[in-house]
Amino acid sequence: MLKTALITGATAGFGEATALLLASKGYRLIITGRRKERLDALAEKMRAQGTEVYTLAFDVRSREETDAAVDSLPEAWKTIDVFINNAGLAVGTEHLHEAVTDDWDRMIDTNVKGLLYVSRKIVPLMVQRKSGHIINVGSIAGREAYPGGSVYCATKHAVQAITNSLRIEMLPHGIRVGLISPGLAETEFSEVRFKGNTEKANSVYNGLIPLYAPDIADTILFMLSAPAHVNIADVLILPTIQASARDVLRK
Ligand code: NDP
Ligand code: 8X3
Repeated sequence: MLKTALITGATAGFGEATALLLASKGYRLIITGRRKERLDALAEKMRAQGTEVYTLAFDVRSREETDAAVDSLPEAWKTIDVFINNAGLAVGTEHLHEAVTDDWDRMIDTNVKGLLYVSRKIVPLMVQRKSGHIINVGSIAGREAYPGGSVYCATKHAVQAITNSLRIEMLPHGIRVGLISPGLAETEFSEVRFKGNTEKANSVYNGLIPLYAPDIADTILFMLSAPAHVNIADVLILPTIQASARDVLRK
């Protein structure tokens, strides 16, 4: 039987690249995100290559929307083998004393509460079957703090803590839990962080070679491809020009 993977935040960046890669490896996919037209376009592309796809358009910040979306899955799609908890964002780079407090709500509600809401619905399905592999997407910001990132860093530190607790909780159920923590990667991330200011977003990647979404997809596939007795629990992945959250070699 084909393996089923559910990926949150599949309308762009890491999630989209991972969906395409897993589809090419024979998975069937449940892809999620808020932008329905993007989900439909991605689904059409994958279906054209013979992949079975189910789309769920919902906002992870809403517990009601999340519950309803997962509940709406036909029984045949509830046998989820792989769960990639990827949806997330950074908003703003202001220092705490000058920050927009709505930005904090967006980050905490998406990266922490949203990740938890989706997990609360998907993990029981895996526990029931005593089978599954969960990969949470953290960040180097979950290991280090940097100025202008207090709340984003806090949310990604939370993702790391949630992942570590979940790994212990899933031990008796035979479910693998891993964390991937990327550094600087060129996706729509900076466009979102700078609220559509493309010039500022592009400047993040000027004069350097960042990670790209397929690099993260390849690494997630590597984690998923480990033999059943191996859990690749914690991966920090950086572009070669980056040594820490703040040490970046720029031309
Ligand atoms: P993108 O902006 O390219 O993609 C983010 C994805 O998250 C989109 O599919 C978006 O879908 C989804 N998303 C955001 N908010 C919500 C929401 N409220 N409900 C449902 N889906 C949502 O960024 P990346 O691919 O770079 O980011 C993916 C993850 O990787 C995030 O958790 C990010 O924090 C993390 N990360 C990114 C790094 C980078 O430098 N790019 C480095 C380290 C970690 P939609 O808008 O359609 O809802
Ligand atoms: C995204 C990478 O360095 O902007 O998580 O925090 S960084």
